[in-house]
Amino acid sequence: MTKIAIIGGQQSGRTTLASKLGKKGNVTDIAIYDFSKSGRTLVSIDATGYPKSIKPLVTALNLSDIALLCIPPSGPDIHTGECIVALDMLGYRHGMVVLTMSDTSHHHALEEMEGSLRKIAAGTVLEDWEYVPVSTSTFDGMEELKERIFSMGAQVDLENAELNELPPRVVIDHVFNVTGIGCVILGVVMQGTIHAKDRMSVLPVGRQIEIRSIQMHDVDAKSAPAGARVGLALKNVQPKDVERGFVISNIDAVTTDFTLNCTLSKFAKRISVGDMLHLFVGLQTAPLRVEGIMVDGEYVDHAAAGSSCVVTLTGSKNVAYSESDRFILANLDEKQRFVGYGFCGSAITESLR
Ligand SMILES: Nc1nc2c(ncn2[C@@H]2O[C@H](COP(=O)(O)OP(=O)(O)O)[C@@H](O)[C@H]2O)c(=O)[nH]1
Ligand SMILES: [Mg+2]
Repeated sequence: MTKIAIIGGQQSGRTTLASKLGKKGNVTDIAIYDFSKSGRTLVSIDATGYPKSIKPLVTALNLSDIALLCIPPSGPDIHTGECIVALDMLGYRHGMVVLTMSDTSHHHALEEMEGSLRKIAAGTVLEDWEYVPVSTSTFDGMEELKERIFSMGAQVDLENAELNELPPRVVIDHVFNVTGIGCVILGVVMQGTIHAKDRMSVLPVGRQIEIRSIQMHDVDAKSAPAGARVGLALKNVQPKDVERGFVISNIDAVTTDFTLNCTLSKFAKRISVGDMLHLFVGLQTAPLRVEGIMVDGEYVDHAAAGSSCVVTLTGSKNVAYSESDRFILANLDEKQRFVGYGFCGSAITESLR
């Protein structure tokens, strides 16, 4: 199962491309397209609510393994730049740059654009990504794009298989009631393997549930491995108790406050004590206040763009997380909204000593 996020600025051809890669399914601030043929399954997520909000962008990227960054013939804009920062902050490993609407552009112009984009992407996770010109009007490049997606998908499947033995975690992206069945969630197995009849917790609410049944692409399954997009019927919980971003897990902790070992983006403004930031972890988000910043073991008022620091944040919303999670910080008042990323865990305790 290959899961891709289709991202980019406004009018970059995202929605048209997504519509050519599968059948439209669930639509909220993301739109999900499904394709399944001769054992190949593709889930494409169009972050429709972006650039208005960054949440759908983070959601689409977290639910996928491969990003397609769409760039129209008019070239990159501020949101292309923001998407690159987002991919970099997330440490996103797999993706390609899709030069859309290639039928309205010349070969020479496409080459020139690739050259200037490579300069922008230097030093980011996109550094070695491939550039694929595509037209959804003439279908030029479409077969090649699909082949590249599926060969990248095969690599991702191998990587996901290595996560099968970890304690299971499922991130929830949709929840609804099905008459006669009850609470059904859609989500992705981020690690581990889940089985029907498994007893787990829904967090951060702390509800003990049982997985009644599992479906993958509308087909019943007894278990689902890491990387699978699943539909789960849950026993002992109502849809009203569950929200997008909640996690089904037995290992997650829940808190409202964090101390993070952060790396700030060089494409953001500095952060200061007292700033209100938005924290993203998986599909969850929470507003938090910067209470303290420490650089090289000293408490300071602010930390410069591009620097490393330990940041203490307080909030009032419960967030479920695990030790290995990558936290993303954003300032919604800025033009380029992604501020930095960080981890909590043993590294913090060390630096606070
Ligand atoms: N000529 C041409 N037009 C395209 C192509 N892809 C998208 N468009 C047009 O470009 C506009 C923006 O596309 P859309 O998919 O809505 O972009 P989005 O805002 O990124 O979702 C629409 O009018 C599309 O019909 C293409 O490959 N060739
Ligand atoms: Mg669109």
